[in-house]
Amino acid sequence: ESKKSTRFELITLTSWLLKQEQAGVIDAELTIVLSSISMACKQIASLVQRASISNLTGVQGAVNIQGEDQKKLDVVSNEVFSNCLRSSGRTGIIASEEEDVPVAVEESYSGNYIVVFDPLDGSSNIDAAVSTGSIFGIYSPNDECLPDIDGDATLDSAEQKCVVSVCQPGSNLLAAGYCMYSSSVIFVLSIGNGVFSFSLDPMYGEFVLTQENIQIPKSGKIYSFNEGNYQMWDDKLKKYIDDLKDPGPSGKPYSARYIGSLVGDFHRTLLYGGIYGYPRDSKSKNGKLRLLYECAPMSYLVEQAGGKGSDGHQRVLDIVPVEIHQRVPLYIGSVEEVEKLENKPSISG
Ligand code: AHM
Ligand code: MG
Repeated sequence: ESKKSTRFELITLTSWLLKQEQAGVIDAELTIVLSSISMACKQIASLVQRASISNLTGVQGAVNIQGEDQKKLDVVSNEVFSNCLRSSGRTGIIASEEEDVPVAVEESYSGNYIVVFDPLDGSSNIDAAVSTGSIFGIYSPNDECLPDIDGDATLDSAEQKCVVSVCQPGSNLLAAGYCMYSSSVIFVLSIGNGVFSFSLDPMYGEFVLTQENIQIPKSGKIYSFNEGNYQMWDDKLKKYIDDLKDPGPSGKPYSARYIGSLVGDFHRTLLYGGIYGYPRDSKSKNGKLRLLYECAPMSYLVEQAGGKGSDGHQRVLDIVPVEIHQRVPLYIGSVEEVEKLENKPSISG
């Protein structure tokens, strides 16, 4: 009997957030920002699911600031995310991977929080209906001027002010999370007291709490790197990867898993353990992933789960961005696996 009744005790994301607010973990404003993000994610989930039906596959025709082709869904998802945040009335500045510069929300609607996001990450997977995700991080306003940024003559003063506010190290994050659009839609969130996971219940259209206080395994024999880039890596990194494939006395080499969607690859790493890496290589000296929208939020989450996020030398959360679309190498996952990589002498990241 008692078992049966607990099956119907659903904790939705909304009620969970209200509980956190009552307990004083977050304030009412942040609760509203987080609910508006979850609303954006529900909309994007439905767009992703119906992409091939509603003719939303393929490229838009534009190229973003980073020289990448924008997919139709990249553009639509960016609008959905921005609009949800604007209408929350609690966001002051929004910075998106898909926009050239961060923008201040019109004053009559604005609040204080700064939200950085990648509205649809891993979008090369969309047309094949493979996992994608949205990633976000939330900061408080910050007026300390960074000299390097202050000197950017191409920006007007309002834009400069936004860039300065946004360029904060991940250690300042108040909250971060992602939503994965996969065989189910999973919303993973930390507000600084552990990592919680919610699944979108298609019956109710609500995110429902499914995992509390997720802890990443201390080690794990899965590696997740785009090994197609192997020839462009430095020798130390090649050696590290070669060693993972060497079965040794245990007789079992590491397994390779790579989706090419950070959210999906990270989510698996969080649950099963192991290491995800996007190294620098001879063509991309800082790797591919963006510090603000990808590396910092994921590093915040992994640390909240007892894992580690590193650029090969230092903690990702300690890196102070000097530009908005800055890239950094990323090694993230189980503590023991990331440390093993860091301890390889003179791996250059
Ligand atoms: P995107 O923001 O253009 O979608 O690129 C980010 C994605 C990550 O999700 C993923 O980890 C990485 O790019 C994969 O890159 P690659 O195709 O070089 O392996
Ligand atoms: Mg992206």
